[in-house]
Amino acid sequence: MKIKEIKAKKISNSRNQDTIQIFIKTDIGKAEASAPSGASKSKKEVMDFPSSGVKTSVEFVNNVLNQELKDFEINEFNDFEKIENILKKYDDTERWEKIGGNTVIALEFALLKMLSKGKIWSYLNPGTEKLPRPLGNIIGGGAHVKKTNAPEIQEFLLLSLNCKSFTKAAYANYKIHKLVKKQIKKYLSRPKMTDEGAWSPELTIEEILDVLTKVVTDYNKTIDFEVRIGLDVAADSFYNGKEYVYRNKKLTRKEQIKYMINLIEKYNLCYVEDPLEENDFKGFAEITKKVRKTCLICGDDLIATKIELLKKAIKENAITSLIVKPNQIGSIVKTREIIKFAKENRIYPVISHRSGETMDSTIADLSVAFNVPIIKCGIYGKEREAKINRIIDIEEEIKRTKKK
Ligand code: 2PG
Ligand code: MG
Repeated sequence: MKIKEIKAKKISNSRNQDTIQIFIKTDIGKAEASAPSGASKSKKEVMDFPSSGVKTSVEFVNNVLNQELKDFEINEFNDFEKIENILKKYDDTERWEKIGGNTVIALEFALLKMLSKGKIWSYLNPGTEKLPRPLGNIIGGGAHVKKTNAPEIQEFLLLSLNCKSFTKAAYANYKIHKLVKKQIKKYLSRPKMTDEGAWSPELTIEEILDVLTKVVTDYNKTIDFEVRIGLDVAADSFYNGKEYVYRNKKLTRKEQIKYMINLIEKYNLCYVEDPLEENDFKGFAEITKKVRKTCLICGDDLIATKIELLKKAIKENAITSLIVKPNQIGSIVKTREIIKFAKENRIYPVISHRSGETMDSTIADLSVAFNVPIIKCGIYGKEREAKINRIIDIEEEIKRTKKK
């Protein structure tokens, strides 16, 4: 396909922050895409936009890139490498400081949508019958709420084990999200929800886990698979360089490691993301060693979707899972590469949304295209549902084709 025109405009994400939407025209049709932004970001991530803001990125696309890529031919996924090399002519920084990682991602998503004629998943993974399972955020706090007495732990999550379908697992998450609301209604503070559509009660971590365990255990009696609880601790956001600072206590590194292992054992957790600050590979390894048989230990801020850091983590046995966020690395080529590498090394890749999302559902397609076992995309709110509904549609289509 041949690129004819590229245009960009500023839009707002679900947290009302500026982001970019890119429209492309090609000889085979038109497409658009946008990119999200995080709140609890790793210092190792690429920049969403230059420090001068989205405006600079929009101008770059409209005034420079539109000319530069006119009549450029793109015929297969590998051509994205050529696109990224062209972009590097304008931004030679490692963190896309001049043009913004979100500009690259929105452009690549739009091009990939067009190249695949709207079906990225089957274009890149034809004949697949495998779908991920949804990891959904049900209660939260940390950097995802405005100042309240919400918990320091950023996300309390649900994940279905041994569930035969994505749709069923997504429905279980949705149902439990509703059931939990009833239980915690009396503790709900303002704002009632986190940026990702999770409940935000003024309860302690243990109180939340007690309520959740009760609701999940009861719900599990009504289904033929098992829903388990997970956490994204996002511990870097309450680490002051020396200690982990909770509302009612301060924990040393050693105490935090012990606390995390205790929570995993006491509440039978199946997934814990970022239990420690973003540079403590050795501490991650201690936790992993202790719980690896029952619980995935996942690196998000630790790895920041960077393959060098994944290699280090594998060497040190620091993790059993990793978060993959395309806009954390600002490259669809590197996104595919790190997922492949993780799988080859028996690390579970989890493709993930950001707390400030848009209606773009490309990560849903990518989860199927790259055959990722888990997608973290929330439960509630239109930006979250856009991803969930996309995979439900894909599941339907796979079923229909199978019947024929
Ligand atoms: C995370 C993400 C998404 P943010 O920490 O995993 O849940 O949050 O986008 O704010 O980095
Ligand atoms: Mg995280």
